[in-house]
Amino acid sequence: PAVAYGLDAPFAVEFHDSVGSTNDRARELATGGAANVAVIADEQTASRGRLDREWRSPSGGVWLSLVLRPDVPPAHAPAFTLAAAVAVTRACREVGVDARIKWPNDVLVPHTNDRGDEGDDGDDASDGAGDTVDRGGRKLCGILTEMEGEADRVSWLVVGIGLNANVDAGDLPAGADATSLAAELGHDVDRRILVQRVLEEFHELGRDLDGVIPAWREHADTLGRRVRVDTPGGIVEGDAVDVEFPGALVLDTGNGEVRVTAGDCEHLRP
Ligand code: BT5
Repeated sequence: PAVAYGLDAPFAVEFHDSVGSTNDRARELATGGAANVAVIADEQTASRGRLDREWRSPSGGVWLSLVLRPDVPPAHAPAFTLAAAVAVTRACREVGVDARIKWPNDVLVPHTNDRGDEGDDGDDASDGAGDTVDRGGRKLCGILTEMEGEADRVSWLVVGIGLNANVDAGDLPAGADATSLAAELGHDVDRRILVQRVLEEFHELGRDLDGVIPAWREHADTLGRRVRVDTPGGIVEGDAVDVEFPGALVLDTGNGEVRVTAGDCEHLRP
């Protein structure tokens, strides 16, 4: 059944040239009662990834955090992360970059033809021996969703989106297999249009979360691959066969199906 998620109001935008973390600013607004605000910065000086990992946010990126107060139980929060990944992927594909989603929260440009059915520029320096991390592709965007809620209802949700738009390759973390739209395209993109498209797509998906999973499947790079997921409960390896609402990855371990709801996912080569 279709559910109304309370995202009917348009986003008010708060822009900063430089801020510590748009997620921290969004949390401040959220605890003050705000809803449907998009906090955007050109540069962040104290941004973070999941598990307090460092997130590099030089000038030129799209550092964006959405304050939402959806009428959903806390368990549904992962669907908003998936919706953000779909929105970003669509906006990136529109400007001509072969963006795909890696479960749960990465948008990446897949490595050259490692599946035999897709190619990119053939210049895959990130496959080189100097890499310290193999993410299954070059990371274009990461998403950090944070929330506060009671047992049956979210009180606020902050969806933080870090999209390397017009970031020079040299400003991205070395050895992390990262890329930017500008690095992929060889020219800058219009960040106003990009942000507008991300917000429009996210708003559309957020109105009826039933559409999120089919849209996610369409852009997934993870499905059909052998993966290893580092979950809070230990490492699980298997074939990624599906994703289920609100965001669990279904793995066929060869010994039955396992559903994982959180963790770091590695795409293993065939
Ligand atoms: C994420 O964490 O991917 C979530 C990143 C969320 C950033 C946004 S920006 C707006 C908002 N404000 C914030 O303060 N945060 C959010 P995770 O999956 O843990 O990945 C972190 C890892 O990605 C790091 O350990 C690095 O290896 C790598 N990394 C760091 N900066 C990067 C960048 N700009 N591009 C690609 N990879 C990066």
